[in-house]
Amino acid sequence: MARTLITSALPYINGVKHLGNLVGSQLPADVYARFLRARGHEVMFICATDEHGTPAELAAAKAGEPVADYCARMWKVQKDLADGFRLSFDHFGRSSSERNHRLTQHFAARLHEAGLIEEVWERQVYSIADGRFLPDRYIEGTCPNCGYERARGDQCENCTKQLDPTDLINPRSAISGSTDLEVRETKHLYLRQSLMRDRLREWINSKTDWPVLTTSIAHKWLDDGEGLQDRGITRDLDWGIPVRRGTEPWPGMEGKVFYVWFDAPIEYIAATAEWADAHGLDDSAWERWWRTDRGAEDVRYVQFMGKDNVPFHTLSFPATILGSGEPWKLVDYIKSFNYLNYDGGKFSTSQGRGVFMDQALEILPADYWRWWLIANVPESSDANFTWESFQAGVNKDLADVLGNFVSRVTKFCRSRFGEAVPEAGEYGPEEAAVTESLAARLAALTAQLEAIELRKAAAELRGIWAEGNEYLQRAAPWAEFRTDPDRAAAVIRFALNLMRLYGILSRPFIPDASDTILRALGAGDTDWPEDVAAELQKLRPGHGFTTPDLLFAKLDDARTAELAARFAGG
Ligand code: B3M
Ligand code: ZN
Repeated sequence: MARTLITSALPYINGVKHLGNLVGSQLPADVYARFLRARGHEVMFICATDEHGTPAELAAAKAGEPVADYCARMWKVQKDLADGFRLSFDHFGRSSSERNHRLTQHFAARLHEAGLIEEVWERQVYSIADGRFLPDRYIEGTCPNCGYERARGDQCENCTKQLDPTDLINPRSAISGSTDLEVRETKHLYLRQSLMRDRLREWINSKTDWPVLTTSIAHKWLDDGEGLQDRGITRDLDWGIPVRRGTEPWPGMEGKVFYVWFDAPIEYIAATAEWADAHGLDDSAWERWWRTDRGAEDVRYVQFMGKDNVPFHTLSFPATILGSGEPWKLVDYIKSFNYLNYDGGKFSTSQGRGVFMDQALEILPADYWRWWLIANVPESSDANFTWESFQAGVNKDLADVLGNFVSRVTKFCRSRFGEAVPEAGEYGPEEAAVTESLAARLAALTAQLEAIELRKAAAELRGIWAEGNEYLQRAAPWAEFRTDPDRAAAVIRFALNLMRLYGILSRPFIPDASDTILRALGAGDTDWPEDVAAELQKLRPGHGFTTPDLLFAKLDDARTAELAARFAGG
């Protein structure tokens, strides 16, 4: 059995995420995980909250909560929303877990033993007003590379360049806004990434199947030499994983913690260990996913993330893994995404601009959002959410095509033949032609999903739904019934089997509607189909079903305009 390990970039603990965050890694990863499970893969699908660094501490301070309490509370908020969107993680962990503490400290010890850690006195920005150092996102200023005025101390989200706080122009404290800053000396541990350049280049060059977006960013930072400077992996912060060398103290590093980006990717592994712990399993249960000397040699590891996370996943995290000298699994494929814009601009919590995950589920069930987001996923370029586009996706694809098909077939059958698959009549040339066409479409859908080309996969699925509607329109069983009821019976039997096929193929995208369809049909197995002709015979004459309620309600213009106004922001 093929085994696939899937991780989605860990959402920062602070705040409820918006639709752009959702479609930028977790949702596409879920579609892929569901597809592979239906194909019979053994899948381990991992995500977690990213709980250290600036986002956690600044948000907790703003909430007036101790940071540990804030993280515990927000983990539950994010977990509940993941459940609401049917994100089928095998485990949704926490980077503040004991497992991640131990593993991060273990990797640090291994890197030290390999001579890849250097203790460096550095000049850090200290805020007199805040009485603390200002690493990473504790400081903001103008990016020296592109002039973006809200660049953060560790990375500029505008040009994705990795920065050091002292690089910023016109710096100011992100905590208090104070510009009463001075540079002070402080000692930190540096990961000597520069010593790994050749090994990393060799590894990245071996990835000939990676998407262009991923390799172009990796090479930019690798060849540019920028991404592989020796970089600090510790910080003068209270909240985080204490700097220890394995289980031993690290002399001179008392009171310091590991940099969030050092420990966060390690949480991919630690969350798998948390999964084993939660299921009362021993270490072999998670090591068989991550240690190539303990059963992971045949695992395919696929990562999902936004493009701004690619540098850390192609350089610093692999440097940690390779530098440890231990046989940990390296990623096999990185699927990275561009950005989803909201009505031509950015989502903004502070300006109330754009739809956030909690608000989305208050407005409509998960499937409505899942469908539009995947059908418009920002793969090769940025995508743009507009209410008009969303309304069209809901009303046309979901309501008029899929929903209408299910409703017409089941209601007509109930009215003429009862709620059981009709027995009379035989499939004819019409059904053979549709079967042949769907076989080609299924092959295309399967190929697009295997290639993780999700926008194309959604288009193929939409075409498969539409083919059923066009068939029904041509065969017109409601008219046929008057002159040739047996023919009408055969058409409905074929259409009910089409409905079952739609339930199975739609599951990775719109799992709730899929469940409703398959439950109504009493269809048990939902393995990904191979042979369409065989599938379209699975519901045998006499097989009972129930007529499902309306699958998807349409969005009318008034409601759409109201929602557009509500989320316009500003
Ligand atoms: N939390 C960045 C982000 O949320 C970071 C990802 C970590 S993945 C190990 O965009
Ligand atoms: Zn910049």
